[in-house]
Amino acid sequence: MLTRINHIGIAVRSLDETLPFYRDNLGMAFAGIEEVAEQKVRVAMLQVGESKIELLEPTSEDSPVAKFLEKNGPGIHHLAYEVEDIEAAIARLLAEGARMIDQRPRTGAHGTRIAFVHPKSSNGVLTELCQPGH
Ligand code: CMX
Repeated sequence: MLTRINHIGIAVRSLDETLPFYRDNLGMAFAGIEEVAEQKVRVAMLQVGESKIELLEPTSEDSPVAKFLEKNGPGIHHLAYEVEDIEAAIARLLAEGARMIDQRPRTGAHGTRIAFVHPKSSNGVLTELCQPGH
């Protein structure tokens, strides 16, 4: 069902302040910034081999990332696994009794289709399923 780790999401207060460390100090390939309105975040994408790091900056006070930052401060926010068929992956998790935040795919960055599993179902790790857009 899962084919690879697509990305790791890191919550940040400011992309401008955080990006230089990842892009310049760690030397990751910067692939641009995109606003994902549906998730109320601005996302900076950095490529590491076949996976990505996504820096997530909230665009409004009611963004899930704003709430996370308020409670925990900056840090790892979620882990995203790539799937070939997101509907099938959601159906399987629901059938297994997992608590899905999204029972239908939503739109993520780069035209991906995404769905989150609640961290209470995945031992404290907010888990994303991600089907690349073609
Ligand atoms: N990782 C691990 N645990 C988390 C978490 C995270 N990122 N966010 C919240 N939690 C935990 C909380 O600590 C809390 O645990 P306790 O009850 O033990 O204290 C529990 O989950 C419920 O948290 P909450 O604060 O009561 O609920 P929220 O209103 O913050 O909602 C969540 C949490 C995960 C349901 C919500 O953030 C959500 O729907 N997330 C999915 C969408 C999202 O995160 N989008 C941003 C990224 C978008 C992108 O990558 O494009």
